Amino acid sequence: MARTFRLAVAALLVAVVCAVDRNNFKSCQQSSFCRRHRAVKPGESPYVILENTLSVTEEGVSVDLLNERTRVYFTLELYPLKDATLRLKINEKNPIRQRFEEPYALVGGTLAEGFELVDRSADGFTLRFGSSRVVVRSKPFQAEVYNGNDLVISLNPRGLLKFEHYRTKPQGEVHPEGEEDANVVPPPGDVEDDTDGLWEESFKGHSDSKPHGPSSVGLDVSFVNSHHVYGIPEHADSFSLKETTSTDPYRLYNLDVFEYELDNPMALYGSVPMMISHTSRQTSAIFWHNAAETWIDIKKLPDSNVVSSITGFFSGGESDPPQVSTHWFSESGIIDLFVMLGPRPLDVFRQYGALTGFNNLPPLFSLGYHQCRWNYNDEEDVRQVNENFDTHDIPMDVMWLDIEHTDGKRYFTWDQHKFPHPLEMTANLTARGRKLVTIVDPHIKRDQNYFFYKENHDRDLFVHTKDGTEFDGWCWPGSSSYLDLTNPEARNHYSDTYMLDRYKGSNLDTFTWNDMNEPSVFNGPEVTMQKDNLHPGLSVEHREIHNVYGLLFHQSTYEGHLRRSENRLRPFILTRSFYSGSQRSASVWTGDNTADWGHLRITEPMLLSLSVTGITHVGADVGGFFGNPDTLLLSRWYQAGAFQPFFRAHAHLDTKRREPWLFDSETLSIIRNSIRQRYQYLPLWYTLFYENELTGAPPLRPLWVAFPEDEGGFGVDNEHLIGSSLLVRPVTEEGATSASVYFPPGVWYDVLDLTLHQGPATRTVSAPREKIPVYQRGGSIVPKKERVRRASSLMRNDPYTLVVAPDANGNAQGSLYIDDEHTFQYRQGQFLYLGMWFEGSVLTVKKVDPRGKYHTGSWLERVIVLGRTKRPSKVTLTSSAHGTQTLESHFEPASGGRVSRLTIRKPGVTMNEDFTITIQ
Ligand code: NBV
Repeated sequence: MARTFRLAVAALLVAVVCAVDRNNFKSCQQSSFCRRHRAVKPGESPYVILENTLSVTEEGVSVDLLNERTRVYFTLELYPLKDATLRLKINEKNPIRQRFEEPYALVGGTLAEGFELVDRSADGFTLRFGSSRVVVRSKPFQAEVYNGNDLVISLNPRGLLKFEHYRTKPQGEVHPEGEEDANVVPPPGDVEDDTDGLWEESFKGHSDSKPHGPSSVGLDVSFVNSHHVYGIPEHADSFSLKETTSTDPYRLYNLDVFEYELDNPMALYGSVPMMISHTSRQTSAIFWHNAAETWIDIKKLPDSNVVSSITGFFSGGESDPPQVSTHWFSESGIIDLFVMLGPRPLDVFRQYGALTGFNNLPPLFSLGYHQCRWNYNDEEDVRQVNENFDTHDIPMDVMWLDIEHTDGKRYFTWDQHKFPHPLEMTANLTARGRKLVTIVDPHIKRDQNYFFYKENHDRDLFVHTKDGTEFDGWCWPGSSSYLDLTNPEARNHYSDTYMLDRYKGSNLDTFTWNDMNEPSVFNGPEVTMQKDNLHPGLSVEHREIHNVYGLLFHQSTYEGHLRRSENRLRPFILTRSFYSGSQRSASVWTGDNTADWGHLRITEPMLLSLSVTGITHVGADVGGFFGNPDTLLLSRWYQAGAFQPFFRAHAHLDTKRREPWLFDSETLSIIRNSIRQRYQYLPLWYTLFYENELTGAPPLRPLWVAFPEDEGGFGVDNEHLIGSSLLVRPVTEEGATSASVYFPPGVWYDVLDLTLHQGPATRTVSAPREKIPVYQRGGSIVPKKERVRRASSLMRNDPYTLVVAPDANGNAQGSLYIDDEHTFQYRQGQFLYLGMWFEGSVLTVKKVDPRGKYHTGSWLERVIVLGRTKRPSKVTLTSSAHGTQTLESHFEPASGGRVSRLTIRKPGVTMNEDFTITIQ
């Protein structure tokens, strides 16, 4: 037995030394429902609205939809929601069994908007709500959603709607044609001629028994007047999504893909079926609320009326506007689609946040630097690494322990030889202001002597096979069972295991990393669980909830962290797998990347895609997980990571050790400086994460969020903005000492050499090895803490520096958020939220939220004003506690391409007071 297992592990390791094996993962051709949806012909939609069945309730309208080919009836429901959002649902009217509706992602979406039903006729009807309306056409069914007079999104314009109703399995052979009863066999036209895989499908020796037969749903959605769509993470691809006319569709199916490839639409660890279109006039989005396997085709249609004859678009129209046509199809469930009409990027983030929730303000330490590797070997190793950060004067907030810290991959336990004193080890970290993260995966070793296995087994809380026995899958611990997270009892019991008396050796400074939660099953189809496995909790097949399994796991971890501190402390959880709504409880990293330049480059588009779809505390393994980065790559990666939201170095077990001090002094100094820069900007990051919780606006942003009308920025994905004040262009080209930077409109100040750049323009800037190009936007005020210490918690009462970068009119503004950095007390008013304005040479700083009552020990150490033309004659501070007093200042005039810098020294005012500083 042990020998068999060792051989199996060896086989796996052999399998995992080369790049992604595409054969392990399905192509569209190998997925029968994907083939069937791709085969639907445009312009021949059989679905018609039966207008005389229309009924109106307070929330919306409902009407019958008939597939004229199959004579199967469906119900179409339309719900106008607050804030320019529309929900559309299509379900079977009389299904032979209930269809699954995903219950975990939404936290809102129920706030109805008043509406008016107008223009009702046999041809259709119109619902007006707010300043929006949806025009529904009867034959064939189409819906066009308008913002004011602008047609923004149309549904089913190409007629690709296809809803496979449940039917009883026919006895004998399946004939696509010739039977009467629509519930027995697929009627003509419903599945075309492709009947392979309707009732059973095999892939690489794994058979999916499909007891309920074909059940997929699909629809096309067009973004009118659009050229760019974004979102639907997770793919290692460009930010502006590509046409899929000559590739597979983008796939959303959470998978553990070994050594993933770049620039393709293959599925990765997580899924957010949310897509945003952005044009200079209009930002809009859709959320395809379905947790089953999903594929999305994208086709960009040019501005031409020839298109109509090909696609059925707006047939009869004089000329068709350009559009991005998208085609969504999922293996099961219902059609539940949210349309968000913006009209600006920040509106869409708020609208989507209202549906799936916002990222909770993370504890400050989690925005610091994280040091991870698979594995830190023992307590002595942890002690030395911890100390070395101090010896080398490099700040660090969190040390991480991977799977080897456990007793034989039994989570919630410790290897007694290597980690005999976990609490002492943790105390040694916290003494220096640091935290510990340990890994907890969802595969549970099938060992009757392992408490967590036994408890769950005895209470029947694991996933079952299709035959009703406990599912046995193969993962790190060998033979493993997987929690049935659809069962509230299983979630509850798992959450409780974080109580300090159950997770022995942990304390309130131990945080959690959830890995392998796609779920990864080494011997399962596509390295995951069989779709016909059963989740007794909800009595559903795994197929229905696959993409939400990872979310259920990390959400229960979050709940466990809340419980162990009686809801007092903010949890920190990192997850690999995710779904819409994951932002409510976890941070996400992009999984097992590789130490090469391409993987460094792809971090930008991948993190942008996550950020615009609500998942905002995101990062990639700094240095690359697989392989050994050379010093050039490693230091460029640290520079990029320092300006991305989640900043963690990580490495595979087989790689060489790569703590910063193991390299030459130049590399060490670049890494040190990058991390120190990160700590200086923590007040900016923290403020942005607070604003993220309030508004949904992501801290890491594409250029078009701040410059919605600047078309030059729509395709840019090698740069990002931090909030709206810093422009970052990581250098991701091997050996480069210069970089081509696109500057959006306005003025931009190089934060290091203070040179000025005027946008819109693309310029080649110098970027020697030690420099990452970062620019402060003219018009912004950025808060910093310039005294960097060994961990963020030690900087809590340190003073602030404000950097004022005026725009062409000499004005600037910004904000600053302050609280205790780790509890939920801010929700009881223990915070300060300050607005900062610089106008007419006067800096005004005052509370913008009067509910904030936090008392901070921090004060203002310095104000730097860039680009003033002359030395001031006098600078004065006015505040309630200080009255008016003169301040010392130092003026460095402009020279050699640098703008001038005025440093106002020691205003000394505490951040609790409102104040003004006047420059004369
Ligand atoms: O737990 C080991 C690794 C982990 O270090 C990595 O970050 C995860 O993405 N884990 C995957 C499992 C094995 C990877 C080959």
